[in-house]
Amino acid sequence: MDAAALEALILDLHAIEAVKLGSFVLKSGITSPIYLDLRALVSHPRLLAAIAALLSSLPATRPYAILCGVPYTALPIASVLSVDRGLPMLMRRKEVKTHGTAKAIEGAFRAGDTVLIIEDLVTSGASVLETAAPLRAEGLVVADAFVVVDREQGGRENLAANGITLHSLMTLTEVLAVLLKHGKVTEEKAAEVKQFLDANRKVTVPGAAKPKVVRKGFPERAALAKNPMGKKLFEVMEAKQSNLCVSADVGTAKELLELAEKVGSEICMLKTHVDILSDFTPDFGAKLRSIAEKHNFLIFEDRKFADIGNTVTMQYEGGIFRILEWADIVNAHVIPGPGIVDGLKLKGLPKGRGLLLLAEMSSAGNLAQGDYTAAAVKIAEQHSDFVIGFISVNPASWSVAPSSPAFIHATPGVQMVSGGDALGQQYTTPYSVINDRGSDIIIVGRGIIKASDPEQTAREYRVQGWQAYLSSL
Ligand code: 5BU
Repeated sequence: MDAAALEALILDLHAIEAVKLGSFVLKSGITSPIYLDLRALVSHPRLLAAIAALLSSLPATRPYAILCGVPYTALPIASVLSVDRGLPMLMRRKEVKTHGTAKAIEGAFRAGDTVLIIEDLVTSGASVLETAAPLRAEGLVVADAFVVVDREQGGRENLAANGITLHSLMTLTEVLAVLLKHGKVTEEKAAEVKQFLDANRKVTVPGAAKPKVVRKGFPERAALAKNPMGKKLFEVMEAKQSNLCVSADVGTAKELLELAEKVGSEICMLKTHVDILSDFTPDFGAKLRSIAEKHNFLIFEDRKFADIGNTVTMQYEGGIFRILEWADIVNAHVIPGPGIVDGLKLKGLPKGRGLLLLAEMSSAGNLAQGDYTAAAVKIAEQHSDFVIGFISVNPASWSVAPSSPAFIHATPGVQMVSGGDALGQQYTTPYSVINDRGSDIIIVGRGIIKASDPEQTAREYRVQGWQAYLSSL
């Protein structure tokens, strides 16, 4: 970094009043004696050009093909950089339209492309994460963020925890040092800002600060499990150090089996939707089972049974798919009442299978909450020989917790950063799912399938999930 150019830039920013001293409430809620407002840059093309040139010289951890500015202040900065470097941009909509194309991301891209995020200022890192989420949901890779000023208040760490390396042109400390050197700020004010910085080294991402859930380890819970499949699941998790379940939401059996081979060593469970496979043949189950045995993972058919007991026995055992033959675990809604569990148990228990009950769902506006969730817990307790646990979203928040730690919680809607898709899916990070929400298994689909290297991506999720589990003990 060219120190003279940086010093000149800081003085220029001060001259256009982009650096203000006083008392300001930040987005994170804290009151700060210093405020940087880089919105004024739009009126200063020479400064914009200087910033873009300096940003251009920052190193990234991996090559990037596309830029995306965090709306709105960083958009002109990203635009200038885009034109200078001849790199295309994407734009994230702050408000996703409910009519028309309803796209969260505007611009051309392919899943697997690497996007560099451009931001004017980072405090907690929340704004960068808000932009990374819809990009990642589209299968884009986000590994780095370039920022003009790092306020040094935890943003770097929060972003690192979400797989993003922060590169800054300057820190607030450096801004202050230059202003002091040139007599633009008094010694007293500089001391006040420094004191403020020292007292606020860690600003958490809003909404992420929840009480930690303390739990028993998986081996202990395996010993408490009444159902053999529940016990086996805990054992597989411990043996493979994996609490990762991959959702194999692909359109053909061929792709599913290939994916199972690729991610098999990283997962404790593979989740299927057999009714979306266009080339299903009766030998599908046997083929998948042999891959599962080779890599030691369980097969979870996400069938979401929802009928009366008698009907589900037939749906479980019969039809084209013969789910009972090959799925170790299935799941069911509790909307029909306990009879659905009786029906599935009739077929599943003699074969040593297990059942997850849908206590919550990950989609926006779903009705599985409150009393409904509590009813699912009650039914599970009455059938603890067959029910191994729940599809859960935030078990730490349940008013009625299951009495036995043998019940496992598996959570869908997981990606490296929180966010959502255009159809109501809501994503939470692995760390938050395990630590803040008290779940046990992260279920990851598009995050892995759309990645250019599913095997490596699955490994990254496995490591994140397992570290989150270890830190929750
Ligand atoms: P995604 O790619 O992580 O968005 O896929 C989510 C998968 O989990 C998909 O197969 C859903 O059917 C499944 N899912 C879910 O998203 N939310 C739920 O509450 C339940 C299942 Br139950």
